[in-house]
Amino acid sequence: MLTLLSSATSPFARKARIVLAEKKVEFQLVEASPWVADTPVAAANPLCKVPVLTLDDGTHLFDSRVIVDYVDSVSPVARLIPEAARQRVAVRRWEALADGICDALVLAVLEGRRKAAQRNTDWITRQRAKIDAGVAEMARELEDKPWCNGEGYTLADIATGCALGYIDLRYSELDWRDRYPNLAKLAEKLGKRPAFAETAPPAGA
Ligand SMILES: N[C@@H](CCC(=O)N[C@@H](CS)C(=O)NCC(=O)O)C(=O)O
Repeated sequence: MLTLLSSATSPFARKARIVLAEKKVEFQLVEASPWVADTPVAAANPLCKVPVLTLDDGTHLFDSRVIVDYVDSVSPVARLIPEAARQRVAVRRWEALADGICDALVLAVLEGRRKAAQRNTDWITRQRAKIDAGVAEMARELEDKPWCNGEGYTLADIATGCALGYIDLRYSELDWRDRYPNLAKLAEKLGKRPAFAETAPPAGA
């Protein structure tokens, strides 16, 4: 059976878990922090990051974009990445935007955890500017459409929902629901899907 090394707060791992669930692919979830000394993540991924999907033959797939690509292609159930080139690249662009917001958030959070004397507040401000601009771009592109791309639910919505959920966890001051009601509406709709509800990051983590 497939095994996913995951951490409950990682938006990248959440994206992979949601795609596995939506595609109805069975897998074993293994909770593993990449930050502890004896982490199993290091042996599976030389970059020591989650998520990692281990296949039946022992191959370790990383990062989350490779994992979702693989999972979407192995099962015909509910395609999440369109096949047509323009549509596919539009969905992957949404994913790059959402993942980029999460990357900036991770960097800002790690910097914020440093001792005050070592902390570079300009760096945090720089990362927050990327997050603010990224979310504004999401809202602008979503307009008043029901889904991020095309006529239905895709990886674009999943990646966007995971990024917004991670902002709630780590940067709630952004207040994106009030600023961008179209994103709030999308997030509310996504939150009703079992795959989203079951993978919501633990509050206060
Ligand atoms: N681009 C990677 C990012 C993964 C990532 O940054 N994961 C974080 C958790 S949210 C991690 O494992 N960090 C450990 C580290 O940087 O050492 C992906 O999409 O999978």
